[in-house]
Amino acid sequence: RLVAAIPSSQDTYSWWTVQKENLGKLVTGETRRSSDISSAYRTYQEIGDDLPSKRIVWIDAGIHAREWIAPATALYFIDKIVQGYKSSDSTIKSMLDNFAFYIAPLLNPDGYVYSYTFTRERLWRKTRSAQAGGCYGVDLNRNFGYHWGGQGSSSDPCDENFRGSSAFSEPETRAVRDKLLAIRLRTISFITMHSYGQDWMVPYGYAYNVSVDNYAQMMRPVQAAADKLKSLGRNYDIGNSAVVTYPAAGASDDYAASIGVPYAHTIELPDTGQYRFLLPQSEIPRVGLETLEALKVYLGYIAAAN
Ligand code: 0X9
Ligand code: ZN
Repeated sequence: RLVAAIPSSQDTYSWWTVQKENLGKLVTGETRRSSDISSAYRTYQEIGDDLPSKRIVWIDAGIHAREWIAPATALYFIDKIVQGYKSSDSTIKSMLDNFAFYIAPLLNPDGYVYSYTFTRERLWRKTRSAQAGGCYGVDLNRNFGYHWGGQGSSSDPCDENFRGSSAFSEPETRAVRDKLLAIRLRTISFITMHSYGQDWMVPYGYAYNVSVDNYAQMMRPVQAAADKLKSLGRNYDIGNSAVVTYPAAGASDDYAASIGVPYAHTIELPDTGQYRFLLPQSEIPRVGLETLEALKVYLGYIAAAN
């Protein structure tokens, strides 16, 4: 059920918050093509009371088409915090009292649909926008405007890591940028979910040896989350993203950190290479649950420290 669920096409404001009678129901709806999501922000869901005094936790997933466990995990998280709120689960309640959650479960709908509709292209990564030379798609995680064009990104539209024709050339990345800039001062944590690798990373990743100033501070809740995951039998690597994976410029985590979000992370969900992007559907509940538990610890730490 979760794998196939895609965001609502309804307008932005607070589907989850306003329609209390629908709390707990996952949204399924039409998928919008890149060409007419002039505002990919339509896919954001706002959960809980969005008081101006609350710090915002941003969670997105599905910027890369083939990484199916990521949108499934974001939807699992939405489902559990909505259910938990309804049933007065004390940890979930305090999470929602402490933070407003802005969750975009599927940032690249065209690519995602392409990866499951056309089985030959199950491992499609980019968007599906037409490019010069007859190739398709931009790697949205190379299209953000901080050190755009640097290492680990390609100028060739036929490459998997094609960065786009300019920084923020794509409507999907512009929508993220515009929303983030609008909520920048309230946002305490930016989390973008990918797969695979079991890594929980901290910026910057546009090159080697370029860390954020508050690296040590950012690592503390990450360490707590990794300890929790380990206790659940899952080993995560944590640290600087270029070191943990490889340098890649124009990614969203770097952009979030560059505009001053105090905590910014890419999470590479399971596994470590057995199934790679083809993690079986039967793994969704375990990954969902352990990630939820890790996020509870991570956010509890941030709430106490800030
Ligand atoms: O390459 C990416 O965009 C991410 N890995 S993935 O296999 N899911 O494609 C890692 C991005 C890490 N962040 C930065 N390097 N800034
Ligand atoms: Zn990815």
